[in-house]
This record gives sequence, structure tokens and C-alpha cells, in this order.
Amino acid sequence: GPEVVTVGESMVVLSPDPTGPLARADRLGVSVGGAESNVASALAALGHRTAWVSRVGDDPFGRRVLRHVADTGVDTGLVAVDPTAPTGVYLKDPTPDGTAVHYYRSGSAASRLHPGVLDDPALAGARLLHLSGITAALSPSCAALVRRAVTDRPLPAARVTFDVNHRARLWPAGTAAPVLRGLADAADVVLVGLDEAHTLWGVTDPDAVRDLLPGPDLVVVKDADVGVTALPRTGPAVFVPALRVPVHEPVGAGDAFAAGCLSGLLRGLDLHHCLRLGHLCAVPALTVAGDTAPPPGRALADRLLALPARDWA
Ligand code: KDG
Repeated sequence: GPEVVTVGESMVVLSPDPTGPLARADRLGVSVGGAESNVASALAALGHRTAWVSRVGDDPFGRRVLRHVADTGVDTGLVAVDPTAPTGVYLKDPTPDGTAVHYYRSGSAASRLHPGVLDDPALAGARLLHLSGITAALSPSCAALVRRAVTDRPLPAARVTFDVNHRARLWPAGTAAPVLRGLADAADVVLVGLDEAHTLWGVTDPDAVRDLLPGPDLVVVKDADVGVTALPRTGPAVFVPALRVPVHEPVGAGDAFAAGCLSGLLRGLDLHHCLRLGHLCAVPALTVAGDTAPPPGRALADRLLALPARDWA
């Protein structure tokens, strides 16, 4: 069985090619995106046996999503194909102020994911179950799935990791705030952006995030191009500055960071090196237009991980 299981919706992504405002685009490039399959792909590239649990429509975009994720080395054997609901789609609208997204996903096949999808015996031995707050916004059955995963622990041996991933286009902050806080507090490891923690909960520094979320063993607070702070339940907080790279488009970088950080936890690295591995994995995703880019290979990553702290960033 897999070492890591991720659950969530993935979609076909349509983005103007060449890049520019969607309203004036003549051609759209086609790719695949979805926070939890992005994490799964990066973890597979880092050498972890990883399964992605989801649902797609019985349609060309569903086949495209399945083929893309399987080609990254992720086990897609537990992705259901739904003959009566479509695969979701999202469009990117790159503007000078950043990239906006437009979703065509309500009523999608993945919105019919439900709490029973984690009951397959093939998953029972997994060490890590990764979820995000996106799924909680998709439908009542998806919300119940995330709630059950963090509270009932259907994969008994798995640490539950939760990326807050507030998507304002799916639900307003006022609605999302208490739900995401409850889910995050019930997880073992939480990843959250300081910007989204501020939008959701009004907090402005990592310690305040930790005070709001006393439950997890570890809370990882990401502050964009500044750096990331890991706040364990016991022991001191650890900060690692971000690497300075030319950012092409940040969508997907959070997923790559999560994968690196989780890989470090699975490998038993200390928190400083877990955060470094997260940053290293985020670099390729930051510097390409697509949502995903393969992380650095193991040999290069291990050399960069071994740099003395003064040579980092
Ligand atoms: O983290 C990147 C994701 O947001 C993107 O790939 C699409 O899953 C997605 C979503 O729901 O926004």
C-alpha cells in the first residue's frame, strides 16, 4: 500500500497562451491542477509511494487529469470515474496585479467525494494522510469527508496533515473561518499562509496563529517571499528564509512547499531541514507558469540541504 495518501479535486486548467488577460485571449493552454494531486506528484517525485484519492467525470478532461497524475508516478487506482457528473475546470486570468482564477466546478464529479472513500483496506497502512481546506468548501459530502479524516482517523497509522488553502472564490472568509479553524486544530500538522491566516482569523504573526491552533503537533506558517516558521508543540519555533528567485507565477508553490516539508517529516529530518526542503521544492513551481514543476532531484536536494545556515538564502 501507499506511504502517503492525498485526497481532493483536480481539474483541467485553461490559461491564456501567450499569457495575458483572459478577456482578450485567443488561445488557451491546457494543463492539470489541483492542490492535493500537486502535493501527491511532488511527493512521488521525491521518492514516496503516494496515492491520490479522487473522482473525475467519465469525459475527456477526466481522462486527461487521470493520465497526468498517473504519469507523475502517483497511484490513481482509487480515483472513481463518475458517469453522471463532469470533471471540473478552472481558468486562469493573469493580470498585472496577479493571477485570478475562475472555477467551473460546482456539481463536479469530485464534489461527490464522500467520507467512505478512505475506507479501502489498501490505504490502511499509510503513514501520512494529506488534505486541504479546498475540499471542505466543495460540497456537504466533501466537508464530511475532511471532518471524518481529521476526527475519526480512518487511516489509523497516518499522521493527518492539513493545508488550510482558503479559496475566496469558493467561500467567503466569514463562512470559511470557523470551519477551517476547527479542521486545522484537529489535524496533526497544519500548513497555513500568514496572509490567509490574517484574512480568516485576523492574526498577524506566527505565534498568534499557533495560539489559535493549540491542537496540532506542528503548525507551519508561510510568509510569502519572507520565509516560513515552524512552531512545534514542544521546543522552539524555527524560521527559514525563502530563497530569492524570480517569481513567474506563485500558483502551486504552496503545494510544492508542502510536499517538501512533508517529505522531510517522513524522512525524520529536523524542522530546519524540513523547511529547507519545502523551499527547495517551491522554487521550480514559482519560476514556471504552470501549477506544478518537478522538485529538484534527491542528490541535488541533499547537497543543498547540507549547506551551512549562513550559505542558505
Ligand atoms: O494550490 C494550487 C491550487 O489552488 C490549484 O492547483 C487549483 O486546486 C486548486 C484549487 O482548488 O484552487
